[in-house]
Parts: sequence; C-alpha cells; structure tokens
Amino acid sequence: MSETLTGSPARNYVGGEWRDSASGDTYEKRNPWRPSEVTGVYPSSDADDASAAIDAAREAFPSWAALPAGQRAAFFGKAANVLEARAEQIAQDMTAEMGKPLRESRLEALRAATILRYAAGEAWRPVGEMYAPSVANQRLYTLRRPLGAVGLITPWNFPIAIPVWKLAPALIYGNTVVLKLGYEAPRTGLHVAESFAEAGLPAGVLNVLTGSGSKAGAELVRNPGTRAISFTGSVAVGQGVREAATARDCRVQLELGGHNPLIVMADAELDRAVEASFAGAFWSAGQKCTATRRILVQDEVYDEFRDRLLARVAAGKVGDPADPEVEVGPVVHEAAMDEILGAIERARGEGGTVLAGGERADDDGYLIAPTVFEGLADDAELSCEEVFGPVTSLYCFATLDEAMERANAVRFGLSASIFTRDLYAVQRFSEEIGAGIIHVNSQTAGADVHVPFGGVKGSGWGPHEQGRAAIEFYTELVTVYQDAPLA
Ligand code: UN1
Repeated sequence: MSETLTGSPARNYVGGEWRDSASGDTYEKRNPWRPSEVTGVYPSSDADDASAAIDAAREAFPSWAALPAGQRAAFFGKAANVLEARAEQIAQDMTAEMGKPLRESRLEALRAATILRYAAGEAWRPVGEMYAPSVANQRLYTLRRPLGAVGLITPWNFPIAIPVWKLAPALIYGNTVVLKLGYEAPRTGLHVAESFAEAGLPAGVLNVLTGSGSKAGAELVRNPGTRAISFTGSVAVGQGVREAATARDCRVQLELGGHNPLIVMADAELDRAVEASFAGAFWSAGQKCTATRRILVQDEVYDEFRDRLLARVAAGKVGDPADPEVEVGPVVHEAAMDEILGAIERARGEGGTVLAGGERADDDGYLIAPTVFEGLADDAELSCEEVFGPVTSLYCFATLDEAMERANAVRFGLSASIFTRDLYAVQRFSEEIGAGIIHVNSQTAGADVHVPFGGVKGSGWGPHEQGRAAIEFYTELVTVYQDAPLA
C-alpha cells in the first residue's frame, strides 16, 4: 500500500481506492528549508473529486452507522498500531514538507496514535441518558445519533494531529468522512488514509483528498451531501465557511486564530516563565494558533525577565528542522515569510524596538530569526492581529487588573497563561481571562487528547473539539418518549 506515498504522483483515497484527481491535475510540494527539493507531487483535487468522495461517504454511511461501536473501534486500534509503527517516517515527512522541527514532529506523530486510542474508548461510553417517565409504562430517554457524511477541512500546521482529532470522533460515533488535507502538508495526512486502509476500514467510510481549499474544500462546504463541516484555519476563510454552511442549514464548527497572552507576575518562577515564553512563541516557528503572541510582565521583574528571555533566545538552536536539536525552523513557504517580514517592518514603523531577530536568517530556507519586540502600543498591529510566525512582544504592567484588561483587549480568545504563585491571581485569571484554554504556570500551546479544546470570542464557533466535548458536534441529540403498548 505504501507505494501511494513513495510513488509519484501520490493519489487521493476515495471509496476505498487510490485515485488520481478527476482532472489529472497535480501540484508539487517543496521543502521550506531547501526549496529546490520537491517532497512530492499530489492531486489538485477540485469540486468533482470532492463530490465523488461525498457520494462514497454517503453510500458507506448506513452500514457503518449500523455497525456496533465496538466493531468500529477495532479499526481504530489497528490504524493506531500502523501509525505508531511508522511514526518516525511520518515525522520525517512532516518536517520535510512543512518545516516543523523534527523534535516536535515526532511528538505529533505519536500523538495521532494516542488520539485514536482515546477515541476508540468512546465506543464503550454512554450515548444517551435515561429520565424518569412522566406517565406510567414509559421509557423516556435521549439518544445521540450520527449525522451522516461530514466534511473536515484541516490546516498544514498540525498536519496529523488535527485531521485525526476531527476524524476520530466523527467516525467512532458512526459518521462517514471526507477529509481535505492542508495544501502544504499532504504526505503527512495521507499516512492516516494508509493506516486506515491497512486496518481494513470498509470502503467509503474515510475519504481523503489533497489540493486547495478554494476548490475541493469549497465543494465540501457547498454540497448538500455533507451534514456538518469542521474547519480549522484562518479567520477570513472560516467566516466564509460559516456563511456558506449555515445558509444551507449545515452544522459548522470553526477553530480560528488566537492572540494569546502570557502574564508574568512579580512572584513567578522566572526561569519557568522564560522557558514557556520561548516555547510558546517560537516552537513550530510560532505557527500555532495557540502560540504566545504577547508577554505581559509585571514592572518589578520586567528588566530581569527581558534579560533572561533574550539569553534564552540567543541559546536556542535555529536552522535545519531535520536536526533533532533545532528548536526553530523555517516558516511554511516564501509568501508566509514575506508576510511576516512585512509585519515586522510595519511594527518598527509603529515605534516598536526589535530586541532579537527581526530578519531572515538563511539565504535559502524560509527562516526568520526568533523575534522579540518591545515598546509597541496596545493598538499596534502586532499587539492585536495574528501574525503567524516567530514573533512575540513584551509589555510592562503594574497591577493584575491592568494586565487582565489589556490581555482581554483583543478580538481573539483561544489560549492564555499566567505565571504566579498567588492563588488569588490564579482564581481571578481562570474566571475572567477571555480564553477557552487556560494555563497556569505552563505555556499557551498544547492540547491533551482527552479534554476539550477550543476558543471563545473570535477564536472559534460551535462546540469545542476533542475529549467528550467532541460528541456535541458529531452527533444529533434526540429525545425519545417510548410508551409501552396498552395490551
Ligand atoms: C496545540 O497547541 O498543540 O491550529 C494545538 C492550531 C490549533 C491547535 C493547537 N488549532 O494551531
């Protein structure tokens, strides 16, 4: 089966078969660290491919939904074993095609297997609740039923974790899936298709397409055959997805951007706060919606914190993402690099001072040196808009009230951290910070597989993902009044 990945071009997985795109069009993917290297050639799927995949998913739905959940779970166990056995290959492919440092790619590849194992356990958890009846001889209960064929549109920045954390709950509750992979990381996602194919998943239950969102992705959103759309990506695209899906009464879930603050109180363990700030801002070259975009430091420790953070930035290894010691690699492509460098220039123009980085750091790779600003106003672009790269800014505050108010003064609300030993500050923070994912003494990024993940305010729409929360989106809740026959 693995020739679909090593062969060129690779193929889509539709109706249990490996297929070229209907048009025969393909696209080339290049390595962002060494752009002359082509990492693979993939189908440029369009509306025809998406609609064929939706047909396959709809056809497979009745028998998949009718299968006892424990039998559905058995495929998850097998697919998890395949993913785990090839985790190193997946990590290498991920690093080569989208530039995530290998040390992080390895963890993400293994995380995919863990997500499947967690989701398999859902087969043995309740899918409804029994209530006391209001009349004699009645059973009164709720039931969670699968929706049908669902469309999943996933980004390149977590090219295996996000596809798996969407498809696992979708499938375990009895839906069938069409998954459109992030354009910049197709090979990583095709490993998931291969793992389920090797596990013997029935044809059409999982269909996987490569190509652009504006073609194949848009068809998933438009086609009346999909009953729900789960999307992770940019705010602009997500808002369009929501409009198109809700216009046809299709359920929709969005995971969008963030502008995540990390607050350092004067009583914080400063070295831990520095470590978390570095990791949150610069791992994956800052290309996480949970990355630390703003670091707010209490005035008494501001200078000390800044010095220690700059020392940590200077010590971090930057460069070839395939080197397991490298912490900061390239950004995903040239256009992203130009956009980030443009935002850095504008921030300088707005009066920001660059304390570290601020420029391209390799002639060939799309590498931007980890960049730290200070002196930016709260309404500067970098203080409120998401710039998807290794750029963060320092701000000085006097009181917890001030820090909270400034931290909350953005339209996003994905994740937030506070570093302190003060229980009062922790309680205030967990009750008042405008974020869906709240960290105390840990970095803003990260998502455990068994707890809900999602933002508030402009960072998301619809029920949260992961953990037991995922059942909300991937099932419909019905209430059954079941009165017994009179005789
Ligand atoms: C994480 O921080 O490990 O696209 C997950 C993103 C988020 C996922 C973050 N939806 O960056």
